[in-house]
Amino acid sequence: MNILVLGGDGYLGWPTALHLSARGHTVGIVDNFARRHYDDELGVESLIPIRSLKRRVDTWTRVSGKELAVYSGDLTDAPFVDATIGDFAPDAVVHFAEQRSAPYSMIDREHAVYTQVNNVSGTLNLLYALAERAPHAHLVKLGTMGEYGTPNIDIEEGFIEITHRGRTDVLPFPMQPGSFYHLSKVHDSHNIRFACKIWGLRATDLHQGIVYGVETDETTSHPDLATRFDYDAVFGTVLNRFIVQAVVGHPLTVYGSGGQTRGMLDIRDTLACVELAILNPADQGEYRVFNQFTETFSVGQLADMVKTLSPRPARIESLPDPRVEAQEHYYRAAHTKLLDLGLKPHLLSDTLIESLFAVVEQHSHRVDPRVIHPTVNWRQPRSAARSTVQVD
Ligand code: NAD
Ligand code: USQ
Repeated sequence: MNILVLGGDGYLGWPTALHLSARGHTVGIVDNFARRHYDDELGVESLIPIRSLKRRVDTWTRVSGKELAVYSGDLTDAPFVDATIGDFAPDAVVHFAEQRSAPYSMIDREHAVYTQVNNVSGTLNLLYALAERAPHAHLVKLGTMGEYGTPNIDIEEGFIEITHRGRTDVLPFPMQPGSFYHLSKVHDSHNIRFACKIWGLRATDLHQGIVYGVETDETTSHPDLATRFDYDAVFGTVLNRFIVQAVVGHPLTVYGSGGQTRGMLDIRDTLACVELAILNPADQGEYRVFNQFTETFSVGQLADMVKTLSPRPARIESLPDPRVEAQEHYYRAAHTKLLDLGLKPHLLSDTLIESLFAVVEQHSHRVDPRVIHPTVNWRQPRSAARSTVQVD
């Protein structure tokens, strides 16, 4: 298939592009390098050094003998999106290309507006380009489990049957997102569903949980093919952060009581789920949702696991929660659709955590302890722009 990977220079997009290329598909990458610019803005760097996209692509061609097409540009630039979709003629489009950090979206008004304009208008431009130029292409869009929030009932996969005053309907599951970033994903979901309805497009919205790990068959095949590993308080996700903290002797930063429970998955399962969605496409006119995670953990459980397996003594520190979120709550979410398509999960094991420790140890000299402490506070609206996030 011709598969276009939007956001193909990012943490998940790059390994996905390599994986699909290794499977024999013709792969194109779209990226505007916004993620590399956020690093400059925040004064942070990936723990694992990453190469320029050009060097990554050249190395992949040398290692595998396969070419990757590159389209450098911005999804908010509609003529660029139209031209790219027209030129590449995709059978499937995998859309990772959004600002994906909840804390980044909560820095101030400017970052909230940027996040929603970037994510929502980029996706709208894509929907128009697909409708006009590739109406049969299957859109595989990365959404998030955080669209649902933490309701006191079981979470379904996208839709729930409701009986109200004697009448029954199947309706979108109620959404209670917890940041302006997570809200942007909800807005996207509505827009994509609507476009499927009015134009007959077909889309799979992957409501993904928190991803951990960096190693895939392809990224480990050459150091130039490594993907990024974020550990700072804005872009680092919880398990990756706890491992880095344990390695450098920083207390594990549990926000609040640590009862926050989330769906999680290994990066190798992200690749497998995207591939399964592509190989089993939605019907024309269909908008479907798959909940993409394999296990649930509370933040406290993750901290305990990391503390137990840490090669050096580790300490857990409960910080006042900088976010507004339930710290103790019910959490049970359906996730059978990808398993039904054949997903064989890589569950979080002691061996996997130990392998993450080994990766982090190798690069521990690159850790900047000043970027670990959280600096973005959900409760403080700032309409004046902050030029950068203050580091303690
Ligand atoms: P990332 O920031 O590493 O990658 C996103 C890529 O998209 C970057 O390379 C960035 O430069 C590019 N991009 C952003 N805006 C763009 C635009 N307007 N035009 C072109 N390119 C643009 O993020 P990631 O961790 O790889 O996440 C990828 C997707 O998966 C995101 O949509 C995110 O919301 C979703 N997701 C991620 C996780 C996770 O744990 N990392 C979990 C659930 C969902
Ligand atoms: N947390 C801590 N300590 C830390 C970091 C985080 O206690 O040092 C807590 C947070 O308060 C939160 C939980 O851990 O309750 C998860 O935080 P996170 O930063 O790991 O993940 P989140 O902000 O939810 O965002 C990440 C990705 C995002 C994706 C989302 C999936 O950055 O792109 O959409 O995971 S989900 O959580 O299912 O919404």
